[in-house]
Amino acid sequence: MALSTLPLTALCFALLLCLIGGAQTEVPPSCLASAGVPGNPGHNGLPGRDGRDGKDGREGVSGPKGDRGDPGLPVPGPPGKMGPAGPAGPMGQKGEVGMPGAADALPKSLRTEFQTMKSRLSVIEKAMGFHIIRRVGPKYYVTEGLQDDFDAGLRFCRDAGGDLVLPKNEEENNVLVKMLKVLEAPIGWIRTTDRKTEGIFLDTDDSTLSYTKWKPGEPNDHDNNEDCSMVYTATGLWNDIPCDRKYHIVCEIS
Ligand SMILES: [Ca+2]
Ligand SMILES: [Ca+2]
Repeated sequence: MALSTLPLTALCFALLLCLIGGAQTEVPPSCLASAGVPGNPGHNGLPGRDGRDGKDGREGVSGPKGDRGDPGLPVPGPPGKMGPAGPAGPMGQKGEVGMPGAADALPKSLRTEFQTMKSRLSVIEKAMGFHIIRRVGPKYYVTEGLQDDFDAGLRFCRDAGGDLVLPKNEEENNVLVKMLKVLEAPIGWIRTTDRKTEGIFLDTDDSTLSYTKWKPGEPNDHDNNEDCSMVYTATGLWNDIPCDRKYHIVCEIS
């Protein structure tokens, strides 16, 4: 504050006190009765605080349309789902004839012999799986000395690659009887039944029998319960008998 303004300020302060005091009671005698010379204007005050934000203005007018952009680089998307199968294409040309196999390379006569030996070897290999083996003509009669019912005998022999024995001539019947003697078995099964037609004994493939050796008076279907067949070791004669009996099983492999 400049020193020149101090007296004037003090004067104004005294005048203000007189005015305040006069408003309450009366003007004290020390106050001046008349207004003095106006003082110099005061300095500007400090700037006030910022006011509140004004309301949003109205939306402006749209600008002009911009230029078209450059085309982007092509990026392949993920593969789509598999479509339905298309129609079958035309058949291709027939291929060339392949190289002949080992057997086909042989002359026809040797080829036939080769096949015969091959099938014989197969029969021998099956027969070799048994403990007791007898050759009869082109067949092998084989046994393990087991006893069971007729159907179990069928299954056992077929599982071994053969069939339950059924002699087709006197020689085969004799060989069967000799094998049963070795086993000390009084009776053995033979592969013929009349299950399909009572009284008519057939092979299990329903073919008719080319050889039979029935005991006189047999088959008799005793008690209406004899549909399977066996051979007596002592005589070599045949008899019909219930299928659930348990007799020795001899198989044939051919
Ligand atoms: Ca019968
Ligand atoms: Ca009988």
